[in-house]
Amino acid sequence: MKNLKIKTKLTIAVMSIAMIFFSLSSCKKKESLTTNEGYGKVKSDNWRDLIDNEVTVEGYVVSEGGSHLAKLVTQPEKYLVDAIIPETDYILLEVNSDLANQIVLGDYHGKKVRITGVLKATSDRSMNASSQFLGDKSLAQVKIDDPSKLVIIDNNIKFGRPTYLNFCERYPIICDLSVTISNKTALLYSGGVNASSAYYRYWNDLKFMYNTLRANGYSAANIRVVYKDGTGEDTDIPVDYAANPNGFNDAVDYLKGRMNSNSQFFFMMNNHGGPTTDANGDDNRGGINDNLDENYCYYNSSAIFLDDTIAAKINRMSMKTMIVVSKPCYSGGIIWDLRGTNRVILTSGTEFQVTYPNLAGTFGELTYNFLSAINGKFPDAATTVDADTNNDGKVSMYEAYIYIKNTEHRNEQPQFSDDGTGTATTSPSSSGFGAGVFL
Ligand SMILES: [Ca+2]
Ligand SMILES: [Ca+2]
Ligand SMILES: [Ca+2]
Ligand SMILES: [Ca+2]
Repeated sequence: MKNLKIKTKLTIAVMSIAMIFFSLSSCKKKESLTTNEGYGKVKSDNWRDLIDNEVTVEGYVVSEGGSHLAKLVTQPEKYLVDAIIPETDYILLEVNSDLANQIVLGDYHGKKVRITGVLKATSDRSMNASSQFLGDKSLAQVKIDDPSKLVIIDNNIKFGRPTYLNFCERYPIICDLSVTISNKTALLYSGGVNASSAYYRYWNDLKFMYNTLRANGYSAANIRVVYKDGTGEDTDIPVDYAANPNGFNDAVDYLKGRMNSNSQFFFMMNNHGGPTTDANGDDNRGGINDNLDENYCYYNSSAIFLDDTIAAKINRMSMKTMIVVSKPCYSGGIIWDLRGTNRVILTSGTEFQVTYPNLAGTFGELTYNFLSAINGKFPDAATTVDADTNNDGKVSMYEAYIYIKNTEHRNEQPQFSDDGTGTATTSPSSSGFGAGVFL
C-alpha cells in the first residue's frame, strides 16, 4: 500500500515535471520581440529551427506596392537610407493569400505595428539570390494569417509612400523640346539588391533623369537604362537591360559601339551601396587603408557589383568627357575608381557615409537637387530654382554641385571631383574643369 502511494506520488511528480518542461518548451517556441531589441532573436544563426512557429514582431511597415516585397523595420531611418539594412533591423512580411482582400499591407506603410505570425523562409527568387552574400537569415519572413494579429501601435505615418510622377506633367516645356542629334551617350543604372530593397524612389530618379537627358540632346538610341530585373515600374521610359553582370556588360558594350574620342558620356548610378572587402587593395591610397571596396549592388544576383568592375568597364569606353552622378550610400567611394582627366563626378556623400532620399521620399536627395538645378524647377512642385550663378544662361556641373551642396536637407555631405586626381572636395574651383561642362 505504502509502495503504491510512493509510486503514485512519483508518477504525479514526474508528470508535473514533464508538464512544466512541455509548457516551457512550447513557451520557448513563441518569440516575442520589441523594436529596441531588433529581430536578432528570430533572425539568429539557428533561425530555421523556428520555422512554422509563431513569432511576434514590432516595427514600421515598409510596403510600396507593385512588385515590392513588404518588410518590417526597427526604425523609420532604416527605410530612409540607401544602405543595405543590417539583418537584425528588418524582417520580411507576407500576407496569407486567403486574406489578400482583408489585409493590404500598403495601407500600413510608415505605421508602427505589432504582428504575430508564422515564421517562414521566403521563396522570392531575388531574396534567395542575394542571400548568397546577405546570409541565410535574410530569407526570414513572418506570414500573417490572422487579421486580428496585426495591430497598429502608432497611427502616425513616419514615411510617405513614393508617389507616381510623370516627367512631362511636371516639366511640360522641357518635354516639348526637340532632341538634337549629338555625340552624347548615357547609362542610367539602378539595381536595388532584391524585391524588398529596390525602392520606388530609384525608378523616379531614373525616369526624370532619362527625360532630362533627352531634353539636353541625348537621343533615345544613345541612352541605355539598366534597371532591376529588366522591367520598369511603368512604361514612361524604356528599360534595356537587367541590373546583373550580363546586363551591365551588355549596356556598356552597346554604348561603346556608339562612342568615340569626341563623345560625352553621362553615367548615373542609383540604389544601395555598401563597403565590402577589397581583395586587391586598389582602394587603399593616401590616408585610406581600410581594405574596403564599395559594392553598388545588382538585382536578383548572387554577385556583388564592385567599384573595381565598374571602373574597369567604363575605362574601356572611348570618350572626351564624362559626367558621373552617383547616388548610393558610400557613393564617394567611386571617385577614386573613376578618376581621370576630363571627368566630373558628383556624389551624394563621402566614401564612408550612408545617404538619403529627399524629404518626401520620392527621389534621392542628391538626384532631386541635381534635377532641380538642371531643370530650373523642383521635380514635384512649382517652385523655381536658379542654379545659374554666373548668369550665362546655362547650368554647369560646377554650378549644379554648388546648388546641391547649399540645398542639402539630410545628414550627408555631397562630394565633387573634377581635377582628375581622384580626390573628393566640397569646395571646388569656380574655374575648374566642371565649370565648363554642361549636361
Ligand atoms: Ca578593389
Ligand atoms: Ca573604399
Ligand atoms: Ca572605391
Ligand atoms: Ca552658368
